[in-house]
Amino acid sequence: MGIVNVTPDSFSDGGRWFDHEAAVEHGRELAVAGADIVDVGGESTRPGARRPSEQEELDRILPVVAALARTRLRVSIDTMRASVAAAALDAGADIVNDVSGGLADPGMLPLVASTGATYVTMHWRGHGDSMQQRAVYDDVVAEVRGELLARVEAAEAAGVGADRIVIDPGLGFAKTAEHNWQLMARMREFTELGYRVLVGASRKTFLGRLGGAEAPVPPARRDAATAATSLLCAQAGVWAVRVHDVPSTLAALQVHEAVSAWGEVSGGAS
Ligand code: PMM
Repeated sequence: MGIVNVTPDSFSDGGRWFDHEAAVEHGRELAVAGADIVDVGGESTRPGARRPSEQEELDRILPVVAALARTRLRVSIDTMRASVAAAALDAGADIVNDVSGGLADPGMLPLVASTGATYVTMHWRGHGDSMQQRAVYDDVVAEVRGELLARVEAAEAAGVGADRIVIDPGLGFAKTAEHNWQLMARMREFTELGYRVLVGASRKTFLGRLGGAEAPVPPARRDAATAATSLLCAQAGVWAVRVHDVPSTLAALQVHEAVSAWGEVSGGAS
């Protein structure tokens, strides 16, 4: 899944694709590079980011979704608002990527249930302004799993079929770097739940501080680390990874595919 952020302030590529034509062109490039899905978003979820109004969000994403869907690309809409999801689905999107798992807008689950859309429900504890104060866990994997399963139950109760649900542990959302690494290490505990799993590690801050780096490496130089997480995700049975740079992740996934043809990768010393 390639990322098209149509926002002036997203943390890693903020402003670059804010212009509609540039965003559409970028989406096409991601697809040519090998993305199966392009994820279009008009709201930055960066801690402390100002939320756009509903109209602002619609103005940002609709022309981009419509233009990309017209070229027969599989388009996902990254939004917490039911009204934005509905408009994007009408314009040709067929996946709703809701980072709040239905918690931000009570209209979201009924809306998704009334359509045939695939629904990504991500682990989320609150909007950007309060997110990092909520990064408190005894066992991050068990708690994220439990809270995600509660959102899955809510989606199913609203009428969204299990086969349409994708779960996402929400790396970086109310999580410290240590929490993100624990979730990566125990990703199988999510894939074994039986739902498709999506992971968004791309260019996040925890990848900028590898090797004890004092100053974080800038986001655009985190693609090799991102590709390494993509490989780990593939090994854990993850369905899709949401990334900014498609070629590096594609290469990592091709390594996984080539090795997998010869059996499961074995751990430990030989
Ligand atoms: N991360 C961001 C935005 N949307 N959606 C899903 N499903 N999972 C994520 O981890 C996720 C997301 C924030 O990253 P960005 O600002 O680079 O888009």
